[in-house]
Amino acid sequence: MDGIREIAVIGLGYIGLPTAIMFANAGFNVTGYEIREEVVEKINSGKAHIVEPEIDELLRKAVESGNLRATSDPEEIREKDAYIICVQTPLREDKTPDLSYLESAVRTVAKAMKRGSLVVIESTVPPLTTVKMAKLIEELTGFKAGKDFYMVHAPERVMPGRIFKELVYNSRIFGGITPESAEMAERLYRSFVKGQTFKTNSTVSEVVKLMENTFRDVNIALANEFAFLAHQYGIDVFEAIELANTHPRVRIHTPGIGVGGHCLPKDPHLLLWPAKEDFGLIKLAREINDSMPLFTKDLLFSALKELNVPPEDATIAVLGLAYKGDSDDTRNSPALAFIEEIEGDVKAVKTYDPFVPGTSGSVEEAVENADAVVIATDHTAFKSLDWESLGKLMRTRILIDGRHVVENPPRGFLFKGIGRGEF
Ligand code: SAJ
Repeated sequence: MDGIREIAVIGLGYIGLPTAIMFANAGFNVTGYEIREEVVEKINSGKAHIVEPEIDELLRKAVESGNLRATSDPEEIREKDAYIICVQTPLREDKTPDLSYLESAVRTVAKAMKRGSLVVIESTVPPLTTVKMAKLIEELTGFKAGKDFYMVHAPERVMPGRIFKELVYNSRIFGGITPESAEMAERLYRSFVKGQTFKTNSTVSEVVKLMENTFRDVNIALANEFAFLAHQYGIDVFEAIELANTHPRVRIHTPGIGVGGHCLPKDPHLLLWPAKEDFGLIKLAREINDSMPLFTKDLLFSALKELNVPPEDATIAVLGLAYKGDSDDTRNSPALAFIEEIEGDVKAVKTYDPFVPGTSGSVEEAVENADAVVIATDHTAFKSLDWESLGKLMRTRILIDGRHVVENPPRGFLFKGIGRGEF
């Protein structure tokens, strides 16, 4: 395809490793470049360093076929036909984008690439970044963008827990610095993408990606505000949402303890960053979603007060540390933000998460002698707990549901859930 045979994937994280695996199993010779040497070693032994359905067998297949090898040596990614950049673009404390990982990846590629190479940025970036990175490559190589090398922004759109299915069946957008660049990338990804593919320019594709996550974040904030109102009216917001979503044009999202992960808490800021003025809604939505861990603390403390348990004497068991169900990912997790909120005001915090190392050995161990259990992550395992037996281990039976995991509040507990009934 366009003479592309040799591909280097820069950054072997939640997006880079699955993408490298897909290209390798599609028959390309893939070199995964990763600065974390322990990750390189693990991958070359056919083992994944992240939890994701199907990843172990697909990785083993790619490594055993000889089509995938990981390295930390930049010499081993010299003169590749294509470079796929999948590095993180986190926020700094002041909510401005930290593009240092991206820039360092682009510098590594510029040193290694050859005339005719295709460079693809999959990372989520502020608008106008791909054009800036193309200029950086021109400065570093003397090559002309769109003539001596091709460049595209091809945002990843996959949901953790469904990555391999969505890599194949999701539609993909290729934003080229030139139309030819977009065509070349589209042909390359069609080696495994069965979903629809679209071509545009790099700034449009950058904004599209940020709009998608901002759309979700704003809708979650609206759902959280509905939850606040539900407490005021003493109704169950989830019953109301279910009924409202029967309307053909209504799709209300799910209120909860907060919005975590590497994308939704960050991308609205990336979208707003280069803009000359701030229009308010997007920022307010961020503030509402960031306030949910504190709201959950207030719900817990109102329950402790109702049962006359002074917070400073209370032991709290938090179930779930991951930012979402059945994942090991704790990046920007609202559960961690919640623990930070209560830590200084209660006697002790115990945690349990079946996917995250370093927590209690079991739910029973976590709730033993606790005064309250707070469900902070919607792991499937938490949907069928035996509250009667767990209640017998607790000092005080308070249950706070931050993720609408408990359909029917268990007898003998003081139960409070976000958006459910009186505050
Ligand atoms: N959440 C709610 N209520 C909801 C939906 C989610 O509180 O109704 C919370 C989740 O619990 C979690 C956070 O929001 O803490 C984000 O979870 P998520 O499932 O919405 O999304 P991510 O971060 O796992 O993946 C998103 C996806 N974007 C969209 O669906 C628009 C995915 O497709 C993107 O590829 C991914 O961000 C990314 O990498 O950008």
